[in-house]
Amino acid sequence: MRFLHAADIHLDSPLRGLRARAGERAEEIAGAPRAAFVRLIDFVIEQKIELLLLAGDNWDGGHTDYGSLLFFADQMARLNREGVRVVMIQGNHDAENQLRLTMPTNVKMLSNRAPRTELFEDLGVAIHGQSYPRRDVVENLAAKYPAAVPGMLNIGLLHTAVTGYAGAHRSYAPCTIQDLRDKSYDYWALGHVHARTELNRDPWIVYPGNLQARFLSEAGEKGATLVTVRNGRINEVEHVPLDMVRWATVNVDVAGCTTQDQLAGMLQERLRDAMNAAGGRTVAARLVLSGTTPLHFALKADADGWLEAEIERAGLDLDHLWFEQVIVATRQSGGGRVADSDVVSEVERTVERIRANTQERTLLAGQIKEVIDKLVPSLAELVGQGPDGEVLDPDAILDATLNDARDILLGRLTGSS
Ligand SMILES: [Mn+2]
Repeated sequence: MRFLHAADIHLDSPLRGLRARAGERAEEIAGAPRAAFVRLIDFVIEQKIELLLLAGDNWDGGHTDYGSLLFFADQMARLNREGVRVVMIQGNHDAENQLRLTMPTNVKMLSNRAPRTELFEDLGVAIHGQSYPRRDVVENLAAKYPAAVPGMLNIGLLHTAVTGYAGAHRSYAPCTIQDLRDKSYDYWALGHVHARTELNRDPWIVYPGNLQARFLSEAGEKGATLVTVRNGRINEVEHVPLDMVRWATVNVDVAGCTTQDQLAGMLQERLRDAMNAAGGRTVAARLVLSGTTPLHFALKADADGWLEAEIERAGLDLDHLWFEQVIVATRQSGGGRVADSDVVSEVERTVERIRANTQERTLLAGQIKEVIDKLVPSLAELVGQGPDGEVLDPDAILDATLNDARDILLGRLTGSS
């Protein structure tokens, strides 16, 4: 008997900031959670897997129409036709959503009022679980889960922030590893934390991670966890990649490059490596150029648009590549081509004066915020982070902006490129 454990599918995450930036790639990238879900259903059918467990946050909270739920129900119907059973719970996101839709008869959505047990005698499996009744569940749900059923393989289905593993995720339905061990189940199918994590092996306590990354903070391989049961015992637990778009930071250290041709060659090589690592998927890449190079000022200023064009060309050549952002974080090596050292030191002094002056900082921060507010609905979306993602430091943004302003100005002054 095999079951597939997935979580945090987040169907139809809004990704408004991304839609504005991704151009013709927007539909593909924003649609990736749906595409990955279809792939998951394909996998279950092809592999003849008996049981699918979904550990919450199946769709997002903000939907105002039934599109996502109809899509979901349609995929469940595909499984129903193949005789595949599904047990699922609601997490904080789907509990927040007020929309409800009748699912095909193969789908058991566990109650949000009390934990209950779903028995599959023919499979020898007992599944214990509870849905969230609302978004902000602060009590320990696991504490009230039923005792293990003797003679069955016992699985706990739970959307939770396990103490020490929640990271930036909100501390909903918190519990400890010991709370879970104390239930004497064989496997805990968790959801909520988006990074795949095996918390324990006897019994198994697993976050499969989200099915499809939506932001750079969810970089790397995403998928579900396939569990094989033999003679009523867990025999094998393996990660199955099922994502359609891979998010990645591509770091290119250009320290060895002294000419544009060398840099272009290195760029192409690193991007090709990143594409190969993604195994043919579309890659949403943040490209970071780093290292000390005599090309620094020229890269920063990019007065004639060479770097931008070279990056675009690399993207065309590789297909299936979208640049989420390009960050030039190089440093100027000694003997740069700046002719007038008086001008250089004047620029540097001015930047440092602004940096050290509280009044000037406040003024500049206000101007930056004004621009950002005009460009995107929220600052978080600008940098492609989710609501549970990293917190932005306004001081760090200001300092980075000052550094960029200084280097771009020096680049322009050198007249090189
Ligand atoms: Mn969640």
